[in-house]
Amino acid sequence: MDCIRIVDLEIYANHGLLKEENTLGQKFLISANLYLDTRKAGICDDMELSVDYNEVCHLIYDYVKDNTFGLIETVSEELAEEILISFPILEKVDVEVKKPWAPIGLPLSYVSVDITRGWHTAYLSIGSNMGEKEKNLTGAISELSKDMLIRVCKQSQFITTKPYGNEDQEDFLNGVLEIKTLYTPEELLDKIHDVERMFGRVRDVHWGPRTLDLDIIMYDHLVMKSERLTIPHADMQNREFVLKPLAEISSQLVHPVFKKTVGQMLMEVQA
Ligand code: PH2
Ligand code: MG
Ligand code: MG
Repeated sequence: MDCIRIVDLEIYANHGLLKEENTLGQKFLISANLYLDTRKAGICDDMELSVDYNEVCHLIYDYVKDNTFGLIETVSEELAEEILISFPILEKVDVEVKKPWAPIGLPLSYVSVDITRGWHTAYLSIGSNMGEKEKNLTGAISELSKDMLIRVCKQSQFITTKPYGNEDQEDFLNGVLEIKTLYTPEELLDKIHDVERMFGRVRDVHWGPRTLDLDIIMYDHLVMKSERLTIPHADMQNREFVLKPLAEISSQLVHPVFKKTVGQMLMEVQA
């Protein structure tokens, strides 16, 4: 991918675990690779279509100078997040934080932490079959949007669906969202559980009625299974209430295990 590089921006700042490092300060060198598509900016010679490296340098300078962290891991983590949130055109960033004067008492050029962070595309299904269903769904979407680490990019229509599985309950209102997020899958799961709790969801009856259910359907093209989380969602291929709204916003999306598009999977479940 195209890249704008900032190399060894020199900043005198106060990060470190030792008291002396926090009070006396020392030299830090910050490098950042900013990943974006520069094609349009390059053709049109237009700053609005790219990212102004002058602005990014000043953001880095102010952020590193105005904060104090113990670990250079934290300096790089926070800085990467700050850059990605402040410049929405960026897809990914590498941040390296070098500490050339690290108080180690041995000769070395520097110690550094070098990380890569970026926006991930995830699909969430959203459903409610208790209380004010539409209010629950729109409320949850607005709650997700408030989080700086989540951008809601696409939203399907809400559709009324018959309960799947345990059929002896009210109809559902269902939809699907496409989001960009800086959260890892596990962190995203914690986030959606927080939002479910906010809307009064209590985890009692398995497949029972719920004020709000948020599920991770896909996360990039990731395939994973842990105790808490299976991605892609283990039963998505059998659920019309997921596939129909998902096909509305992304029918060409390919399931990374079955290698079928959402459009195909929807046809099969409707057959
Ligand atoms: N969610 C379930 C079980 N069954 N049926 C419909 N129609 N919509 C749902 O969201 C739904 C369901 C478990 O999460
Ligand atoms: Mg569910
Ligand atoms: Mg769920």
